[in-house]
Amino acid sequence: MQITESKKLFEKAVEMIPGGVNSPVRAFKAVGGTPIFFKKASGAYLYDEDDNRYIDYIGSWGPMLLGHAYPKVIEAVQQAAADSTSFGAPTRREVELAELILDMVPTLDKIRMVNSGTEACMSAIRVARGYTGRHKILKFEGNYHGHADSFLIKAGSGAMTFGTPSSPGVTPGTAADTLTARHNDLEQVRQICLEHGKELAAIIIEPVAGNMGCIPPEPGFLEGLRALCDEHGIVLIFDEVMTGFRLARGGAQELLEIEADLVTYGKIIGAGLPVGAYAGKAEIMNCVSPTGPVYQAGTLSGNPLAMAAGYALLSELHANPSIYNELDQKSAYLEKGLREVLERIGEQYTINRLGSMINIFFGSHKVQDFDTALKTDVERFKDYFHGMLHNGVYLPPAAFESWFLSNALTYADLDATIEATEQALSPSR
Ligand code: HOZ
Repeated sequence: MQITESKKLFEKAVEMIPGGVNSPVRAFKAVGGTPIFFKKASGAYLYDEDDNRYIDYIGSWGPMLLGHAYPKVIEAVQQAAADSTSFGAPTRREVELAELILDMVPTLDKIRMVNSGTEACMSAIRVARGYTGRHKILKFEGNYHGHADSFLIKAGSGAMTFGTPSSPGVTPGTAADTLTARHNDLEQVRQICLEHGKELAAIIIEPVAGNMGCIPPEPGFLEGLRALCDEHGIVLIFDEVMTGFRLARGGAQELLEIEADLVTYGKIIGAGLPVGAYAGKAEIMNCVSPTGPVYQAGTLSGNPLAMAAGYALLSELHANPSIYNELDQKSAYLEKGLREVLERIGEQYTINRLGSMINIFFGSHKVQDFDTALKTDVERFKDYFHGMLHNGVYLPPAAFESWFLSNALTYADLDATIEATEQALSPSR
């Protein structure tokens, strides 16, 4: 496999862009080698600048649930673009997408569109603070809620991968308002609430963590958080940037049967275009300006291209709920096949999966939080990643990232992925 063009582009990119990339995980620093530059994608396949084809397990970090360049999405974007790319004024498309989302997630009363998951989470905690009149928030180690200052404290994703889970540039004052707890450790949260319950505006969590690898909630953990939030008057925020509309039409809230007070969304509500939203109970959302005093704004918020793309994708999911069963069956098939191969070759591994979020950790211990994720064998992941790439399978280029399946994957693609795993990890290789 030749990657000449990617190498050339990367050499040029590093001259101009920090690390040659516009988001750190893409730089391949966690796995070594040269980042692949892509020129197009269709369905379950990515094509790089040298025309190599890869089976895609990132799906733009979640939103490509039905595969890349989904025809109805492309058509919707083309039509919207012909009507202008931005107005900075209200449009019908915002109302239509808001209505669709509130219909698909009945626990939500009101929604505000923004431009990214980062913006959504940043705004959600501001609203929670405005609503409660309290200053502190609680987040979980290894959870990643975008790169706003308040969240870059023991953060997952690239921050974890590159060993800077608490970033320089975040002021001590901001950091002091963010408390952290071990993911899946309800007892620790209970203790923190006993001590700081009256100061806490919000508890924010990835209900299924995807930024330290895939880590589903332990039984009773989210239920316990819900109860503690009720007891102490704390706003429970589910960051559903990865899980929203992916695990079920109503996201993790529906699948796990827990109601959050506020929910944040990202790229999936724009079918991969730059968009996000925060939504929730009317009583809280009515604090948002201009109804209430909590300020948050943006010219590109509710951008017509993003609204049109999101409407096209979510309408498909709304109309065809069987997609979720199909995707779950495919994910279960992949999990079973991977387990068989890993057992056969005697690999030390743990597979975590919930619905179409899955990943392999190297190491046989249970992975349920930041510390247990960090104890996995990252060197083995590097070998695996490059072996898979060589065999035409594109995995997230870091050990601490969930994989995302799309319904465009065929069973032949899944078999090819299982076969590639055997080749990538076999001792004879
Ligand atoms: N932080 C994202 C994964 N959890 C990666 C973003 C990107 O590089 O696109």
